[in-house]
Amino acid sequence: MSSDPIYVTRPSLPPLAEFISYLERIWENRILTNNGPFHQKFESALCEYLGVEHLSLFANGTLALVTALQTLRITGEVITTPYSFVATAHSLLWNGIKPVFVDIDPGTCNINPNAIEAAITPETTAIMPVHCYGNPCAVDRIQRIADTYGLKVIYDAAHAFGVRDDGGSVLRHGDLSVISFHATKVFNTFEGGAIVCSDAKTKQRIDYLKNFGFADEVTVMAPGINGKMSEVNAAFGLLQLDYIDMVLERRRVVESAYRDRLSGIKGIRLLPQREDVVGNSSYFPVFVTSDYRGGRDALYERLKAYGVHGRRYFYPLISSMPMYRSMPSAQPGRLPIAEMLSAQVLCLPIYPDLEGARVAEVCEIIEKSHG
Ligand code: T4K
Repeated sequence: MSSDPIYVTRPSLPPLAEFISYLERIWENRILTNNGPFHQKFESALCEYLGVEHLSLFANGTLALVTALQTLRITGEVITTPYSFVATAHSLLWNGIKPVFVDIDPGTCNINPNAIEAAITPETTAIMPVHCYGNPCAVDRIQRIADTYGLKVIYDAAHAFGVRDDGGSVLRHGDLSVISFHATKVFNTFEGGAIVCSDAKTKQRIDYLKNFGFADEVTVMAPGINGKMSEVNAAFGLLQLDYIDMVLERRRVVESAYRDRLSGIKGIRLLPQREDVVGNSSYFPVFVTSDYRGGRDALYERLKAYGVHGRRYFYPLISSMPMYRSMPSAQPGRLPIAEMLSAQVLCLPIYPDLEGARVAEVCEIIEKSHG
């Protein structure tokens, strides 16, 4: 077995030499930020690639989430999932909004639409679901509930770059969708993110809000923030787009190698794949049940001893963190599926250049640890 460590992910990078000419152009024109030429080009190239109408780039996904809530003037309570990266709920607290956690569906790890209605109060203004691991939420049911109760829907689509259902990009659903281009994501710009929306007026408001609220040199429309993506990140993103199809294809190969080898192991549950969805293989979660000797944490430690650094995304649950745990919706026992999955989950290494031999090593450790 190789002694090189294997991390849960490794960022995809284009050949360095190809990036130099992009940098030279920035050095020539000395436009470093504030909606420069690379920024504009990258926004249109992304819209085209993703098949969406409008998109506003951000410095990272978290600022995009915070701004998405400001865009729609969301207040009061927002129904969301406890099974996510902490930025989902933090974006609510940054806006003075109360998160209301509801349980998830064990087949997808996404918010359970059956649990949403019971959590609606007169203070509820929106739903913030997460397409966890890039698996699409029950978008039609969520939209029906939102329409019935007059709620907005903002998708945290941080994991869902390139994911399509039978109608096109999953990013078209809801009022707004937020993606992340962090180093650990399927598509990265070092740091970065975006809000996807469906009309030009909303994009205009987002663009004001991410630039301090400036509409022109002397007019400030709103207490905006500095959420802008720089020219270096935008230029890098533009180059990354040339490689994304290859990246996605290689990720699929890794995912299918894991599925072939791990699907029969007692005590290891995999998430089902939907036939009507083109996924992005962004994560490879396995759920270690009580049938597996020692359980999840023993396997996590054993893999680590072999230099395989899986991650327990998403453990602990957001609802158990100090700033959330006293909330009524966060009380232990109220989110039984999320609690169970959070105690079972282990995300195995997945990235485009992870060789088949290394995948086989990871699988072998999992097989051996069981017996
Ligand atoms: N919503 C959701 C659902 C999200 O998952 C996230 C981010 C957000 C919102 C917020 O979007 P951003 O504001 O981040 O754009 C990571 C990421 O920092 C975070 O972006 C991501 N979710 C979350 C799921 O994972 P950590 O603390 O696990 O990252 P870290 O630094 O431990 O990296 C994991 C492994 O990746 C390392 O062991 C090695 C490798 N790695 C990482 C980095 C940063 C590299 O090889 N190179 C690198 O540059 O949070």
